[in-house]
Amino acid sequence: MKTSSVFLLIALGATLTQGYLFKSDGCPEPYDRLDETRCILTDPFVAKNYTDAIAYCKTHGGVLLHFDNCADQTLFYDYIQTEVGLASHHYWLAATDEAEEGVWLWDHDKKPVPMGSPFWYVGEPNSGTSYNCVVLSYSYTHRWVDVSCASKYLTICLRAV
Ligand SMILES: [Ca+2]
Repeated sequence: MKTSSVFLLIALGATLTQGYLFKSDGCPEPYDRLDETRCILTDPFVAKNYTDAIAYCKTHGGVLLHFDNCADQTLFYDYIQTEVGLASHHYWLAATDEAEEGVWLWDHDKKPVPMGSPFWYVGEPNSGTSYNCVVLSYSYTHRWVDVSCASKYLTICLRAV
């Protein structure tokens, strides 16, 4: 980046920190502010398999979508419904039962994933060893369903402010 470009960006209210360009909302490009503690990045154009979705978020200094409380289930449902062009898609969660069938763990900290309502759709997960990844499924009001990790869906990344 040319020096003149840096000055221009600072003038626009952005700052460079550790290689990331932080905007005035406290989130680095290309993230947007989600709430008090988190920034959010959605790629609404390129569907990726699970491995590539994990890598995409890591590349951008974040973690693939993950949450474990009802407030966040509502928050992300509302986000997907209200942001232009997002409602009719499935979104990866950073969870898998690849290591041990039926034991769902978050990818980033290996802690247990919440099971049952209101997270998972009724009867999910239900596909055994053939499906070891999870999406927020638009077919089921963005409740969670197990899917093949090789399928391609959209990616939401989170990053702490
Ligand atoms: Ca499974």
